Amino acid sequence: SPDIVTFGESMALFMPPEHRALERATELEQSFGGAESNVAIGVARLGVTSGWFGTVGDDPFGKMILKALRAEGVDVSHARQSGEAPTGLMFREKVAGRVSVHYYRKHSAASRVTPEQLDEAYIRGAKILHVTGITAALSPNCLAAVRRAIEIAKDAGVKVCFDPNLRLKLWSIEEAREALLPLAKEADYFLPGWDELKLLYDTDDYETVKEQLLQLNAVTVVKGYGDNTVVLENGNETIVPFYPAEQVIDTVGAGDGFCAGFLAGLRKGLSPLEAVRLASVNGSLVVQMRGDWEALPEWSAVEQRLGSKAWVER
Ligand code: KDG
Repeated sequence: SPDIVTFGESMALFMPPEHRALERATELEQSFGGAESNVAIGVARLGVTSGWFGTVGDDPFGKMILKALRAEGVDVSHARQSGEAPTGLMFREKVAGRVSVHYYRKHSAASRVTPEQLDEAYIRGAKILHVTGITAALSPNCLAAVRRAIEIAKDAGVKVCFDPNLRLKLWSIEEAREALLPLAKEADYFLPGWDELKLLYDTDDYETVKEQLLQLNAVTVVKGYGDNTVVLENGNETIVPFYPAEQVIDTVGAGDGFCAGFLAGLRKGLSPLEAVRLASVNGSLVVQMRGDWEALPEWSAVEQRLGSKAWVER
């Protein structure tokens, strides 16, 4: 198995030209997205092996996604193509500076994944299993698959990384809390954003949230607490400033880029704190280009920045 394995839904993504609303667009650019496959691509670009599995439809979009992932060096040998349901679709527009997403993914091929379809040996053979709250939100059977994958991983001593990736277009905050908080308890690495934590724990008070987080067994990496990342590890709190982005074009995918950097860093033998620095550089490069994963950097570009002065100049 690859070092990092992950699964979820990847969808075809359509975007009008910059500054055009979908309602008035006459042409759309076609790409694809999906938090978990974004992470898998990011990890592979940094030179660490990754695998993504999930189901796509037996249609042109499913083919496009698998082909692109293969081209990026992501192992898709355990991904499935099924004629039972179509590949999910997602449309995204940026109007007056605000990004909005329109999903067409209900009953998609990916939402039909079941725990029985998991290949246990593939998960057992990995070093880290990465799962997200998006997969958990897709359907009751997908949530069961996430739980089962975690169980298989833990049983085999495979580390579990969990990004809550709260998407309130997919479920209510109450449903999300009920499903996601128990998953966080199972994780070895928990990567929430501060905005997500406020919603999940229903408070704006950092100390209250921190108290909850310190009860988890995970190394917790809180993204976006101001311009910082807060790392909670064995009761210690460390603040790591974000690596400054030169320009911000599109923040979608920044969290996935951060996660990819963190996971690849761990596999490169970095401590969680050092991996967070790498993650921050990785995330800062993603926001400088349109698209979810297109701007994910290769190792050489990150390595150069890790040694740069930008850290100390802030
Ligand atoms: O993290 C970026 C994702 O939001 C995007 O690629 C699409 O997975 C996606 C989702 O469900 O929103």
